[in-house]
Amino acid sequence: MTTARAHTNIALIKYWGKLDEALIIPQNSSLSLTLDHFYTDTTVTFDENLTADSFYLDKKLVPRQRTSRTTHVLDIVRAQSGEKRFALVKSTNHVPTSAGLASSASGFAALAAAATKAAGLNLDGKSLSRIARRGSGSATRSIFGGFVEWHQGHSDETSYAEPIQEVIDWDICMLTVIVEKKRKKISSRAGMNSSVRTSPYYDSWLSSTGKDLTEIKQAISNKDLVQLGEISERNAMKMHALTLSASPSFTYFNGDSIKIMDYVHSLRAKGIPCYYTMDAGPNVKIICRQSDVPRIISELSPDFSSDQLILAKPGSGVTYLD
Ligand code: 2P0
Repeated sequence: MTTARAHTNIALIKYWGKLDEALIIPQNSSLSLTLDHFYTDTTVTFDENLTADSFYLDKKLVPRQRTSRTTHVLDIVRAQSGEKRFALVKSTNHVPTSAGLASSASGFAALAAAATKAAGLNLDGKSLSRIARRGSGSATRSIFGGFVEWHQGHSDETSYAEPIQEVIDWDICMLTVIVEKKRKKISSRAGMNSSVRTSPYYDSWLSSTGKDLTEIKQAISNKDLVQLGEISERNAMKMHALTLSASPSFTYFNGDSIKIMDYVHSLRAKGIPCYYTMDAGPNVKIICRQSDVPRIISELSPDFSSDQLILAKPGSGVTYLD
């Protein structure tokens, strides 16, 4: 029996499209910040008495028809280790209940770490990230803490994550504004596939994202929040332009998302360096200095209550709890 903890991550340079659907090889390299506030704890026990894998999420048994990705990752671990038994998997998501934030990144990273160790493998972070990737693309990056790059690669061996700056000794955080608690209508998987197939701007996205990645690594190395924020914001909006320009068109924005963007623009006009990023849902993450958070919260307060605002600081990579 092994228990592992992994934190979620938010991409600053987004992953939005697959080259290989089966192996989850992305169309471009991406870069994220791992967050301390949101994480998953997963315990894996291989047991000869089981006749199938069984998966409990937050103490509830998940129906077999919704566990195919979990079983897929366990099959990969069994093939690598020679473990023949089925597994009991128990996961707890430590995401504020109202957050409505995706947990597949922390979930599959914790599963990869716990399952490999329970099966007797002792893998390094790079190998773990390749296994996490087979469950969900964004999970590749949650193996490591701080700023993390997922190298696109062209094969299972060459598509993996690597830490860029694991310990962050400068002032950066993310303030998440929760505007919607329900599940997203269009999954990331379906949304990115549609964008790749139908957006006329997809090739421009790929070429300009490579440039954004090079520049953001420079900003991280310079500990330059302004440059990092500008690049992250424009990269996120280019990703969302792919959904708007897909056929049929769709968007993850809602009215509140746009309202928060307006607030961020007006805060910047008042001299507060803050920037927005968004993923496959309407919640907005504001990249800013922790020292500016009280001012940002007070500015948002006419429209957003304190229980809609969650502060997350840079977090660590996977750890074992036993
Ligand atoms: C990212 N997102 O880089 C991008 C930006 C959402 C927006 O990765 O199909 O759950 O399991 O590989 O990882 C969310 O997609 O998709 C995601 P799959 P995943 O974080």
